[in-house]
Amino acid sequence: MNQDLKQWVDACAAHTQPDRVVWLDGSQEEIDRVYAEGLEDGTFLRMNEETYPDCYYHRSDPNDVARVEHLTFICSEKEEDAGPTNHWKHPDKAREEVWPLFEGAMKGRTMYVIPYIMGPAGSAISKVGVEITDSRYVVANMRIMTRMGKVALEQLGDSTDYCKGLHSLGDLSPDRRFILHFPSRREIWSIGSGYGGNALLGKKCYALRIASVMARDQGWLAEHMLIVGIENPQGETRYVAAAFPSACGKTNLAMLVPPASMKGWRVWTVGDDIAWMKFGDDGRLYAINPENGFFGVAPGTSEKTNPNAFKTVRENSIFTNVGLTDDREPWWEGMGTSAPEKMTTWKGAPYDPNGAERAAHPNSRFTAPADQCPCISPEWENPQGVPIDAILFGGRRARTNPLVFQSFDWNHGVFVGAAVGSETTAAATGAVGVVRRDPMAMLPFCGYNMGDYWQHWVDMGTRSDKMPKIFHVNWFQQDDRGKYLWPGFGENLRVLQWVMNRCAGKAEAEETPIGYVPKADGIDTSGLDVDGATMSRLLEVDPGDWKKELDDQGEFFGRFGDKLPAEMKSQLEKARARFGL
Ligand code: SAT
Ligand code: MN
Repeated sequence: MNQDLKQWVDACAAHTQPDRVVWLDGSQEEIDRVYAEGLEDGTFLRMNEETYPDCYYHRSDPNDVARVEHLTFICSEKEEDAGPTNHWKHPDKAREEVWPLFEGAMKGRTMYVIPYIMGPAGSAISKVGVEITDSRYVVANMRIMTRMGKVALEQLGDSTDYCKGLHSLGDLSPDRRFILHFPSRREIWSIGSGYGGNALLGKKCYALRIASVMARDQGWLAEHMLIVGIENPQGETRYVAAAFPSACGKTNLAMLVPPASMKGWRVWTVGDDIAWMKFGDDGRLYAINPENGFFGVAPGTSEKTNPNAFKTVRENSIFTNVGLTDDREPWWEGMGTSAPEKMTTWKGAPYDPNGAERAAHPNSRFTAPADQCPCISPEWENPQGVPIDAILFGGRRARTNPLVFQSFDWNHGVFVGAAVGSETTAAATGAVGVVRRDPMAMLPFCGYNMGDYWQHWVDMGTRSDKMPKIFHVNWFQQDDRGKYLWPGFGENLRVLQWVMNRCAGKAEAEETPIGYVPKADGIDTSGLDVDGATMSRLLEVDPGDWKKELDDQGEFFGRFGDKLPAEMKSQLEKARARFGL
């Protein structure tokens, strides 16, 4: 028994006072018991055993359906180490305010101890964490999303090199809800929420916020990125990592089905949300997916938009806050089938097809094991990771950003990533559809000062001459009536084809003030309902839009004061100069 771990668990148990403490080993009998108890206490409903075998339904508290950025804190000693884009609490104040909330919080409940690995067992890039929780929903999700139990304790051994995460549902009141990160102690405290990103502590809290600090200190990258392998008709596979904000289609891109016109192309999923990247001996960046499953947005997922996700979630999955039909099947808006007559909504009320209430919450989710994905990459558990050729940044923008462009070089690419803006989605509480800066899609997930984070990206580029090429994509341009200009989904592979060709030094490009944009006929649109005029609009770089954009980026950069790397300042100046500003 690891003494450090035992002492921490004992201390947490003494303070939170659960009825019993259960150390999880990851076995089938164990999870069967957790589900059986969860069925009894109402945490879960069993779904249709014929059409959705071993699937469970969960309805959360209606006030607990998304990440809460205003209640998420970085507890570094100094405020400037959290930076202007994070909420900060001094560690002493955090303890004073939040530790008392844990006192007796687990009375009448079971405390589960979940040892888990982020990343494939045995990989040098993987890391161990231990989450303590009083939520059976969290246990069931962590069993899908991580490699947990015995395998993790074995990997840990006597080491103290693990992340401690203490989670309690508390009383689920938003007034007593806190998600706290202590980067120097590699510790997380979360109370008052059972929702994914707030409660599955291996995911955003560890694999991004805490890991980003470790990555800075140790010279690697922990990023909010999907990873895909793209195989061309010649059978060559190249890997791409892509950072988009939550609910902007990372899962869809990760599981893309090539359009009929692109015969012989295949797309292989390595991960859909998080990438940990380290240099290999050859100087290239290698990425692993630290997760073991997908925690995907349900609404909009259909046989048409994402057939692979659709097949992935047919067994051993959890559905949270979707509609539940009388046949105990899940249903959500954009599922591609009409709403069944008899259904209860995510709030548990009878569904009214003419009413205003949706069947599924916009941020409702499925949790599914990655190895059930029909296009899972044969390399997805390779302990070395996969070599990355291209990094894509992107966001959801109705105007301004063309379909795709390539940065001039690494440092310009870091600037492009740092300057990403995106319209907000339902994955976090707050207004939806407002443009906010979301650098590298890490705004809610960077565990330290974002200015230092950009400098870390610049520093990484000095360590190798084999860095990935950096691109920016935007699938979401709209015309003046709000209609999407680009069909998206599988057709996005046409854009990736250009990206791959650029990496191979094959495709031509137009040099513009923002970077290299495809020539008018650079993207193959054969068989697509996108005419020449639309294509030029999609690739347009409008100086008026960009003046506003660069002004806004400048204002955002200004918030970082002297933490803004000189390189970012100079990149912005050069970008302005290229527009004659
Ligand atoms: O944070 S979650 O994992 O719940 C989802 C997201 O926002 O990407
Ligand atoms: Mn995410």
